[in-house]
Amino acid sequence: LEMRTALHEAIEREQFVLQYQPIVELADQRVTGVEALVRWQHPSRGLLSPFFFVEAAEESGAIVGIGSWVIREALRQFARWRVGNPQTTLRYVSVNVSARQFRTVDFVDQIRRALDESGARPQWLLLEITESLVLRDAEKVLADLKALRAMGVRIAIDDFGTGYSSLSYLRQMPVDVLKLDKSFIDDILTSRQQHALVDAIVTLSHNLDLAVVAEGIEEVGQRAALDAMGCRYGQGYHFAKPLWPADIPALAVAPS
Ligand code: G
Ligand code: G
Ligand code: MN
Ligand code: NA
Repeated sequence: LEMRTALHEAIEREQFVLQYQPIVELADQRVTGVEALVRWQHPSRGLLSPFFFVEAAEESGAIVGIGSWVIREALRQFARWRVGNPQTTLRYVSVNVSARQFRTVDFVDQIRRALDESGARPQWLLLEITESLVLRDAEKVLADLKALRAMGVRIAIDDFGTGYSSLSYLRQMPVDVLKLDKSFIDDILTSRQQHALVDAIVTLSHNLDLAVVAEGIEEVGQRAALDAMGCRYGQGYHFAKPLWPADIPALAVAPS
């Protein structure tokens, strides 16, 4: 209960901030997108990772308010990076949406309003949802995903591979991007089987018209192996950690 009060106070006092982690083209390391990652600038405990509060926020419902702020702030920021800046390589901002937030009755309207207020184009927004959301409560979720996509917003499955959905099932869903979980990437250089598995997922995804982002790339060898498999996009400490907004524009320029 204390945590719940603290989270609501944190919203009112505007203590949440966003960092952004670059998503790159593996072939030339051009920054093509950014993932918004929320942090709590706690008055006494310092900068807190979502690991410390997202679960409590889900349980208390505070995630709805926090998530709504995250979407509005990410779009506001992204529009500033894009508008009047034709040379930027940034094409989209990716935003994590929790299951509880996605299930709020007016979620699609919330997105529509946030787009209107920010002046951001729907194509600039990629929403990251989890496999479990897609598997449960399928009808309402399916209708909302279709409505969002009809607006031009794209949908990604985050942490793909950690849940129970199959690619053939996902293909029936209105989804554009798979974010392949770090646990799949970790062993591609040391395990022939793991390498083969990721290679097969990438090929099958492309045949199903799904783009793939490999998450958690930490080594140059992993980047090279994924690039050789035909995986087009990656994210991870090898390229960049989550960064403050001021550091993004200078990174998002075409390599000369
Ligand atoms: O930010 P970090 O890199 O520490 O992320 C930790 C976890 O918190 C990840 O699982 C990430 O998806 C989640 N997360 C980060 N930002 C948000 C957010 O704005 N909303 C939700 N629901 N989860 C987030
Ligand atoms: O669940 P999601 O994929 O949204 O989680 C993003 C989280 O992964 C953030 O906490 C981010 O800081 C973390 N992350 C991003 N790249 C790497 C990486 O290369 N290694 C590790 N260990 N974590 C990473
Ligand atoms: Mn994510
Ligand atoms: Na992930």
